[in-house]
Amino acid sequence: QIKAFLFDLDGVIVDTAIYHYQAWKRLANELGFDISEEFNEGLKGVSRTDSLDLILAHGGLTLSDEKKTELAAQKNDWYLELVSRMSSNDILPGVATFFSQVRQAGLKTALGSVSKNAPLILERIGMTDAFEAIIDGTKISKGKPDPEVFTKGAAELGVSPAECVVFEDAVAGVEAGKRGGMFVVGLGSPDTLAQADLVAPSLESLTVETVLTACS
Ligand code: G16
Ligand code: MG
Repeated sequence: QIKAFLFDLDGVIVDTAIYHYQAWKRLANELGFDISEEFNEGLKGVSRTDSLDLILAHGGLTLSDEKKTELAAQKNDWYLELVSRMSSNDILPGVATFFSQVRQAGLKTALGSVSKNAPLILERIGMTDAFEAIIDGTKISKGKPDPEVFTKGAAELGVSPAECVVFEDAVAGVEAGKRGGMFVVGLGSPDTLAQADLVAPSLESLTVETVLTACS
């Protein structure tokens, strides 16, 4: 019996994944190399510090902790510049309709994002009240693919992992949901998200009924 839906933020509710990519790409370019869209797939759902480590390794750079802190802050400033222009217009297609079906079905909702900026983004798009529990990067000690962000969400809602469905666009996020013992809906390409229990292009192509039927 499914009682709760747990949503990732970036790439599921809003397309901030593109802003993360733009900011990281700008940073890599300033350091003298480039990152591709394909490489960026591996950064989705990965924490800020872990992402920087992956990028530096990709560019063959070893830097001091002090320099890394500075670079992570620089990336976040650029990212926030892009986020500051966001509004409810940036909510991805199909999200509003899907959430009204979720409410009608009496399901609980939680946000499971490793982003420390998640509360700010929810404010900007006017969706803070759409979630009964909000787990963000400030509340967890391990980023995806560790399941912590989703198991904490389930705990805060008072439901067990087996009663949850996770919605994720990232390889690391799908893995986190599976390791947490949850049914995972991957939003994106079936090739990239092969580990998910069900894959759809986006929430726009799904109904709550389709998801619940797939879980049963
Ligand atoms: C998001 C993004 C990642 C980003 C991470 C940390 O995770 O997908 O690319 O590195 O948050 O974000 P911040 O630097 O804002 O703390 P999620 O879980 O929402 O997909
Ligand atoms: Mg995501």
